[in-house]
Amino acid sequence: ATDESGKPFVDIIYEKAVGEGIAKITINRPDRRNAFRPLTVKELMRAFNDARDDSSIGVIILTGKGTKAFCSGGDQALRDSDGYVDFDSFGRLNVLDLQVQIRRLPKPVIAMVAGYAVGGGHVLHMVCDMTIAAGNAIFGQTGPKNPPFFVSLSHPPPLLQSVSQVGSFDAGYGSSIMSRLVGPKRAREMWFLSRFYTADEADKMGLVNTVVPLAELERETVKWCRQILRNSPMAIRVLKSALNAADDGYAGLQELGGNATLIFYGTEEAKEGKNAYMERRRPDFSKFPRKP
Ligand code: 2NE
Repeated sequence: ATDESGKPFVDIIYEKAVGEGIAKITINRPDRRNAFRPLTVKELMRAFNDARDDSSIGVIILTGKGTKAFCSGGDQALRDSDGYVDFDSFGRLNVLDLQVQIRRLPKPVIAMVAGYAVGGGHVLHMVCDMTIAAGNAIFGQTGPKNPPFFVSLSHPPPLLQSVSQVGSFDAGYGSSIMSRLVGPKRAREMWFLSRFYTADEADKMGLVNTVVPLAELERETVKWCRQILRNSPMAIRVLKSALNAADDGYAGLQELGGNATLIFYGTEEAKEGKNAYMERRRPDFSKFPRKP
């Protein structure tokens, strides 16, 4: 897969269903449970940017390669004192920019989750507009988790045994959006206890939109995408910005306000203003109604 300039992707797979209006972006590091490094995030941002600018695309699916993980967060092997480091001499937390990009992207982004969505990978699914989960999906934050608590149990649940103590947190969208999604008490539970939750538990908490058998995951996700694609693109664009506006503060209002300007530019009233300027005359707005 390549980006718009023909540069090949290394850490992701970027596909478009021609004629369907669907783009699919897959984190392709299955050996690391699709943990992201700075390069992964840079490539994700390039792909999302391309999908945003491609007017044939109406919905974007974000997923992880394989069935074991959607994404396990930042690659801990590359973590340094100032963020994650791969090919630069300094660390970065560029996944935070990716989260903002997904929130502001004026097209729905659907997380298609099989296996683990944990740590920064859990935050990634939360910032997507919707989440379709497979029955084997596991959700949770790992940052504050201390493994001895679990390994001291006489019969520790198998999926908790391998969790390492990473010493991290996401006090941005990872906290605020979570609180909005599952409520303040549950959000505290998710972070303070750092438990993992099954797909069905996540469904009950309002963390995902639906749970389907693993074998049905892609089919069901495409079904949801097609249903969205049948609907008005501008209505969906405005609604996405409206649904995010309060939580995203001034940036959210800017996105919503930008949509108002975009729509206004298409009106005769706005065109009269522009034409008058170009024709060096006073605009005549008298013919436009002041609606109640
Ligand atoms: C995801 C989980 C629960 C999977 O467990 P399991 O048993 O299915 O797989 P295993 O054996 O743990 O992992 C397979 C391989 O992937 C690597 C492992 O080290 C292992 O490597 P090998 O032994 O085969 O060489 N791997 C998995 N996740 C990785 C990661 N995040 N970084 C580097 N290597 C990883 C289990 O693997 C797990 O708990 N993973 C760690 C989850 C985690 O704590 N993520 C970081 C949270 S912090 C974060 O993402 C973040 C943030 O908080 C703020 C800003 C930005 C990022």
